[in-house]
Amino acid sequence: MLSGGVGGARFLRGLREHVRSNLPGSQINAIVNTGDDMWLTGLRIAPDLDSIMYTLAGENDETRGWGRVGETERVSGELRAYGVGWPWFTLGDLDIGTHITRSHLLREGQPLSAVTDHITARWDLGVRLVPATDQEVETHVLVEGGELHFQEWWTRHRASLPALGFVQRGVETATPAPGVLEAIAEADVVLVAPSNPVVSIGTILGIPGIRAALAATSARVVGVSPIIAGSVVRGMADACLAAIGVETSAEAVALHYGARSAGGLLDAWLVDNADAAALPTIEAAGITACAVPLWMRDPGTSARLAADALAV
Ligand code: GDP
Ligand code: FO1
Ligand code: CA
Repeated sequence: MLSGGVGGARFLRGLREHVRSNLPGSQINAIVNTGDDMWLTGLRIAPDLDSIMYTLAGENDETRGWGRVGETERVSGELRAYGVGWPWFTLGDLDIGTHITRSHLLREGQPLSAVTDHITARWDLGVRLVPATDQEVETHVLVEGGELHFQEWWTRHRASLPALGFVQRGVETATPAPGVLEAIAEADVVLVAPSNPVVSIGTILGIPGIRAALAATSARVVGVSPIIAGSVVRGMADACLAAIGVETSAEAVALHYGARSAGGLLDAWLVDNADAAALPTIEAAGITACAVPLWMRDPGTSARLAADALAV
C-alpha cells in the first residue's frame, strides 16, 4: 500500500484487521511518504512514518491526528525557552523518544529503512513500514516570494499561503528504499490509500523507479478516494490539489491519477456513495469504479472499506 500519514494509517488499521481475519499469512507492506520529513533541533522528524506507527500501535492521539496519546510537552517548553526549534511545531516528550532513537541510529550510519525496522519492531504492528526512499527528499512549497519546507507551510501557515507548486528537493538522485520495488513487483494487490494525492501519494510516485514498477506489476492497482462529496475528510489536501490545478472531487483525483491502461496509475477507484454519479465518467476513463461507504469512523468501518478495496 502507498500511504501518507493519518488517512493512510486509518486505512491500514482496517486493512490489518481484514487481513488478520480473512487472509491469514498475508503480509502488508506500507510504502510511506517521507517528503514531510525534516531535521529540527538536531532530530530527524518523520511524520507520516510516525503517524502510521503510532496508530497501528494504538498509541496515537486520535483527536489531534498526530503524535502520541497522553503526551506531555515539558521538553518542548524548554526548547521554546532557549529559542530553538519551531514554536509552531510541538515535539511531545514521548515523541522525542522516537526522534532521538531515529536520529541516533541514522547518525550511526543506518539507512532510514533499517532504522524504521528497528523502531517499529518495538510494537507488533502487523504491517511492514518501508520509507519510499532512504535519501532525504523533502517537499518544499513554492509561494509568492520564496520557498518553504512543507511542514512550515502546513503547520505554521495551515496551507493558507497560495502554493504555486511543490518541489521534491533532491528527488533526481533518489532511489526507492530496499524492498519497495520488490513489494510492488510481488504484490497480490497494490492499494493507494485515501491519502493526500499531492504531497503523500504524489511524492511517493515522484521517486524515480516507483511509477515504472507500478506500471509493470501483475497486481491490480486499486485506489480509495480521500475526497467525499467534494470535500476533504480532514486536513488541507484541497489546498494542495488547487495548487496543481486539480478540482477537489473524487472524480478529478481519479482522472489526475489516470487509468493504468492509459499510462496512469489506477486499475480501479473507490468513491463514496455520495459520489456515485461520477462512476460513469471514471469508468469512461478506463478505471473500474464503484461506490462504497468511505468514511472510516472506527477500525470496523475501516476494515469493511479495506475488504471493499480488495474486492473491486
Ligand atoms: P497526512 O499525511 O497526515 O496528511 O495523511 P494522508 O495524506 O495519509 O491522508 C490525508 C487524507 O486522508 C485527507 O485528505 C483526508 O481527506 C483523508 N481521510 C482522512 N480520513 C478519511 C476517511 O475516513 N475516509 C476517507 N476516504 N479519507 C479520509
Ligand atoms: N501538526 C501540527 O499541526 N502542529 C504541530 O505542532 C505538529 C507537530 C508534529 C510533531 C511530530 C510529527 O510527527 C507530526 C507533527 N504534526 C504537527 C503533524 C504533521 O505536520 C502532519 O502529520 C503531517 O506532516 C501532514 O502531512
Ligand atoms: Ca503527510
